[in-house]
Amino acid sequence: NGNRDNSRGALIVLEGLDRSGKTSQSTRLLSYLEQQGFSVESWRFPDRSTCVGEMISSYLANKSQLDDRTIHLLFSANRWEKRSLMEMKLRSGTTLLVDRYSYSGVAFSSAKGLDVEWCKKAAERGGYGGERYEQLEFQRKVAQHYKMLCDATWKIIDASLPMEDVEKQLREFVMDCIATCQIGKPLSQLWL
Ligand code: NYM
Repeated sequence: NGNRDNSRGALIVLEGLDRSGKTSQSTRLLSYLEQQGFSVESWRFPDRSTCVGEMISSYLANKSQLDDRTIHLLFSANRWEKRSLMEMKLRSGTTLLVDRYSYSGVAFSSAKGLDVEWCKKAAERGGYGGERYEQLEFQRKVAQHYKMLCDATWKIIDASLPMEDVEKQLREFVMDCIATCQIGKPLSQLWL
């Protein structure tokens, strides 16, 4: 039927502060969706496996210093590297669960003082570890900047709830997204 032609996979982006549980939730969601028989893949950004990703990783580990705009653009380049593959997967009907994407790009860079519009245009819980950005005060700022980016495509889930509750809310939201994409919601573009 006509709808089948426009059917596509959903792009599910998990955003949040460092150590908020995104990766654990993403793993659980992946196995749930696989069990349900969906074609689904789990991705993450930064993708540290590429050359650009290695530069980002070394910066995050405080092993190299980079100008704020330079690192911002590297994060963006790291998304561009995967852009055509992402579009191909979505069009072929595969749902992608992506641990951080463009919103992290803006929220983290603008929390450091870069202009939000510049960030978009240029492209686009305790126990913090030693990686750059993992400090409480800075995370508070990132949270404020995330709030400014939030729009109707978002579902905010309180990550301080028990893991099972977070999982349940996330599943419900994602199942809705997948259904909407299956009936032919057009693919739109996010800044990178
Ligand atoms: N990060 C991630 C950015 O600052 N900009 C970006 O565009 C992206 C994708 O990288 N503290 C930051 C957020 C995290 C750090 O991410 C590493 P993760 O999810 O811990 O691997």
